Amino acid sequence: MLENNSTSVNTADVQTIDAEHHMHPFTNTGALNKKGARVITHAEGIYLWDSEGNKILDGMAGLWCVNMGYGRSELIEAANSQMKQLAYYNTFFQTTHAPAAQLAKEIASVTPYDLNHIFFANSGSEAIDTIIRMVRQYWAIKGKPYRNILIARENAYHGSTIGGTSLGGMGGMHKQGGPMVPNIARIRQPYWYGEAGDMTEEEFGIACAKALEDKILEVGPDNVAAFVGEPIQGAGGVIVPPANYWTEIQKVCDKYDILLAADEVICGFGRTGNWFGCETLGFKPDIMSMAKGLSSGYLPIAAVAVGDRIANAFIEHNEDFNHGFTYSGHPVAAAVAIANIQLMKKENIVEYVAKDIGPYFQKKLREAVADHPLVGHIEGIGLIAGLALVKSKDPKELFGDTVDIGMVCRDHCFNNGLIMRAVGSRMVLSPPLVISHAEADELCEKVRLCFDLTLKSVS
Ligand code: PXG
Repeated sequence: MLENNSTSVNTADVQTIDAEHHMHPFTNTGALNKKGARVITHAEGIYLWDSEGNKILDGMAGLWCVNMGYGRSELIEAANSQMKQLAYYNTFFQTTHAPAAQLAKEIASVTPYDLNHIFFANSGSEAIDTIIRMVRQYWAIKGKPYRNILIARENAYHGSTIGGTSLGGMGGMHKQGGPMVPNIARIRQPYWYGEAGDMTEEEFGIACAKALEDKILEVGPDNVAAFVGEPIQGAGGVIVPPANYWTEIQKVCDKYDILLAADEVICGFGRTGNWFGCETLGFKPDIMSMAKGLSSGYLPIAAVAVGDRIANAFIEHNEDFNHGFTYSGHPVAAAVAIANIQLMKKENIVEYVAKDIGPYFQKKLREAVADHPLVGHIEGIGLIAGLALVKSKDPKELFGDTVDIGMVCRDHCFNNGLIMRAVGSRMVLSPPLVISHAEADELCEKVRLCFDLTLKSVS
């Protein structure tokens, strides 16, 4: 058996069995098998170590999730003691347990508005599938089953189950494993730097909301169940919408009585300086998904927070909602999530992001690379940021298909002890929320170094 908890792991051994038996997500398996995957062995705080002994600053908090950092004893202990007490029981068939009930209460203590009714799932994708089914069933309960179209956006990421894939706007995903779920419509994304032409941010915000209204009128207002969006698109490259965007979107939804769903899988749990992204971006969803930061990624758990309007319809309607998962509200995952939220409260981490490290990081990042020849635009808030890499800033010219600038940059990051994700020609950052000032300085210095190396590679 291989040891997997120390740097003594033999890289080649792990790579060999990995290539023989492990199919990776979002990966060209044949190519990876020839090259060999990077083997991560352990982690502490905001740092990872690989099997070659390299220390790596995790600028992505795993996959946008390890918000409270690695190695937190409070979370480890919560899992350990809950496993001893009750490792599993389900929440179907008129049954509950303390961790599920308490976590629902704990989540409701941090959700805004009336989003106080919690449905559990195990991944963001499952939470999104839950939203799709729940909003459609809501309208069925209301006697309007024909109101079943969901409207989402180009370049949105809502997971990779068939529901999440269909709702999301990722072309590369739609090409595979179809046909997609029907009755999903799509509108443009609010990507001002990339797609607004000569419009000001404000004009563009209005144009994007107009695109929603046009789509609603095209498919028929009485056929639309909900509009779904990430407050800030994450996997799409960290696209921060114009300041007026969500207010305008909300107005359109209200006008046609369309439910508004926030996908908070990345923005939730403090990343933008509030508990949820909808608070930072200024809108009031009827329902929202969360995952990742809910447990800081320590165990898989997700949830949908449901507002009174939808929840009361289900509560008053005397029929089962035929939906759920074996592990909905899993006691061990729930215990970890409770400990995580309590730790976040104890350490005032959301306030730290809002008033201290978030502004600090955004300022330092701009100081480090705003003047860099490769950087066309920086957007971000709190501890999430996206940087557009360009061939020329003014006039704006992108790198064409001849050079995959994001991959060149990502490889330099890998080789220089930094995890930074590339989304096409955009580089994105989403470090653990517990990152210190000194660590944020180090992160920004590394970003500068890697951008310099990237520029050298393509000059
Ligand atoms: N919604 C949003 C907004 C997400 O970011 C999901 C739903 C799906 O969550 P699960 O837990 O089913 O993966 C996500 C997930 C990337 C990347 O490369 C992003 C995600 C997942 C995997 C990779 O940026 N986000």
